[in-house]
Amino acid sequence: MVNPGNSSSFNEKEYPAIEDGRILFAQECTFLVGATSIETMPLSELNEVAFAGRSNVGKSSLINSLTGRKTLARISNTPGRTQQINFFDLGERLMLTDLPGYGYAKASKSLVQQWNKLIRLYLKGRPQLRRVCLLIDSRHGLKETDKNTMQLLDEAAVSYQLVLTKCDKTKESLLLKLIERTNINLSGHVAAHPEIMVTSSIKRLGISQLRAELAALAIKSKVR
Ligand SMILES: Nc1nc2c(ncn2[C@@H]2O[C@H](COP(=O)(O)OP(=O)(O)O)[C@@H](O)[C@H]2O)c(=O)[nH]1
Ligand SMILES: [Mg+2]
Repeated sequence: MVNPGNSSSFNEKEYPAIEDGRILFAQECTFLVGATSIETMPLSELNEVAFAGRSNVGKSSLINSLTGRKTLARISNTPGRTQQINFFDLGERLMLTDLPGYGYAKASKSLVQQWNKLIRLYLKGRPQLRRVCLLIDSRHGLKETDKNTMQLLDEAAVSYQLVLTKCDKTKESLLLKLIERTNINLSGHVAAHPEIMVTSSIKRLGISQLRAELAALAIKSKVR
């Protein structure tokens, strides 16, 4: 079950989906805009994949690992500041969005409300949104705030997939237990993708698998 897919353990060229993912994420990835309202979100024909999770879950690190850039997603790393959704164009084939982190201890009620409002607007206003990757720290598992986000995604009927992060920090036996527990939680969620991804940005585990998953959602060639 735990198949972090250490990329060195197989020949990537033999797996077309893995190769598709590699090629897609080797394309240029360009920061477009940080949107704070529906009006400032870019008009686009591209399919879209969003990354969400608690603050500090490893979201910036994962986006940087996927795209092979060290500093691409750093722009979004301002907990407590103005909440914005950052849009990145990946090779004119897929839009990636970095949602503001949630769940940090000192968040005020108004900040939580602001998060909910922006995310609801986004979920409602982006018919091209194909998937939300919901990142969960493998050391902590699902928290109450994650469950709230899952409910929000269920209500919006947006397909989402759980991605466990920092799996280099969690023993395999604990990881298996976490996956088992999380699967039980997932069963009640209509919009959840059944497969839980196992990743580590630091050890680069599961990165090529996640790239392959997301490449299946991209358009096959550039828009222009
Ligand atoms: N051990 C380990 N630490 C990680 C990993 N990914 C991120 N981190 C650490 O977790 C902290 C938060 O990461 P960051 O990507 O900024 O999280 P964000 O707030 O969700 O964007 C940083 O100290 C990272 O170095 C990982 O795969 N393994
Ligand atoms: Mg960040």
